[in-house]
Amino acid sequence: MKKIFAAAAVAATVFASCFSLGAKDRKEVLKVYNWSDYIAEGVIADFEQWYFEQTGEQIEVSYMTFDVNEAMLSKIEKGQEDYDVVCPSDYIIERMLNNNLLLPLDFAALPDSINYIYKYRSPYIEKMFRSINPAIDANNYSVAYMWGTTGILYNSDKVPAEDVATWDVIRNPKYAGKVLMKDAPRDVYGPVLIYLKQKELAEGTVTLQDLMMDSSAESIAAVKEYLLECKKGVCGWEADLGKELMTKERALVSLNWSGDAVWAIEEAAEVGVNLDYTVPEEGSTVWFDGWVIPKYAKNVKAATYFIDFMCRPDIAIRNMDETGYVASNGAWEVLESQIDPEYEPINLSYFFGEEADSVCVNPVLYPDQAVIDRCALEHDWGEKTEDLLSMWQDVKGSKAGASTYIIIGAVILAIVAAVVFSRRSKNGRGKRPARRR
Ligand code: N2P
Repeated sequence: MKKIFAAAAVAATVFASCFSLGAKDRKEVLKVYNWSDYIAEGVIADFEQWYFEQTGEQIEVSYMTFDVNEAMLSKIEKGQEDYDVVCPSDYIIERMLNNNLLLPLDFAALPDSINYIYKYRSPYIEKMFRSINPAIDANNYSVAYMWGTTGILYNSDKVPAEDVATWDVIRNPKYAGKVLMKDAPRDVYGPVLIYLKQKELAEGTVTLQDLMMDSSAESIAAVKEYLLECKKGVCGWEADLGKELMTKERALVSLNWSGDAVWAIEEAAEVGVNLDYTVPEEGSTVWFDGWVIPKYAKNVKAATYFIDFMCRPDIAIRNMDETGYVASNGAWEVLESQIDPEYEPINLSYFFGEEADSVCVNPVLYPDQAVIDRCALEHDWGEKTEDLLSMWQDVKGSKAGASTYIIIGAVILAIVAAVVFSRRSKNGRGKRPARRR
């Protein structure tokens, strides 16, 4: 429930800022457009203070959120908003680069003493960003924020591990009516296609990378047919509420991102519900969200400082601890903050360097090399993206099904909780605790 309280608090902040920003000079405003539930409480206010200390200039952040990559992209492509800094996923960064929508980043403008970007960038992240767009090095236009895998979050009391070793668990009749799908077409398409082509993958006639580029009518049709079968058992298409529905056991299986899984596993444990997360054996996608400055930006200087501030290790740790997602920050301090002897040692030398070849950290946060080896990066499909989006709409359909009612129910619950919260706040209670570690 604390997530709902936090959402209500963010909504109130955004509402309030709409009024206060009206009178501001645009140069004193930084428009940030980020995923929802993707930053720690207080970080924005701390940035405003830090920016003033560094530059002697006032800045007020106008913070807006989105839940779906494609919805965010459409606003940028239409030039509807002059956002200064945005956080798209890899394949969207690729598309923005192809369509000349981004400004190159200039971190030379930052004083050396506060230049955190290159100092703490993981070699893995740098390599993966180079592979985002074969034509243009994305490292010159984007700085990674969070990253993770796509996999299955499941109720480990009710779903045996062997059932989630395969993506086909989302079609397993045993869990009909208890399956949640991420409302993210590319992140569902990739795993389903990998599942459908597992024989070809095993034989070596296709690679994971080939599948990430496969926008053929034949493959889209095959994924559609599979998803229509799954739909009978799907109880919701969610962008952000899935993790809570899992903690409340309204669903047992959720195709989800590793960060939402970490958050849900820890929240569920507090109420005696056992959740776990796995990346199915057939393979999956690894994704990266990165800060970019769109070409319509009006405050490039503050945007550059903002991106830099997000790379400060203590800020990265706060964002990780509260959201459940993993920072792309390769600082040793970040790794140390996550060490917990409760976990089995894993090899993270690919991310933190040779010394990290046996570290006890949560493997859902930081996937072991073996998981990384069976994951691939999604790529932009250009014009063909429309075919995917149209297939997605066909699959989800326009009629209200069980999923719609679940989401409507959750929204009503959120509104009731927000009202209760605002009453409690007036009495000086209701402060949101940080995510348990
Ligand atoms: C957090 C969204 C994470 C986006 N609410 C994963 N690409």
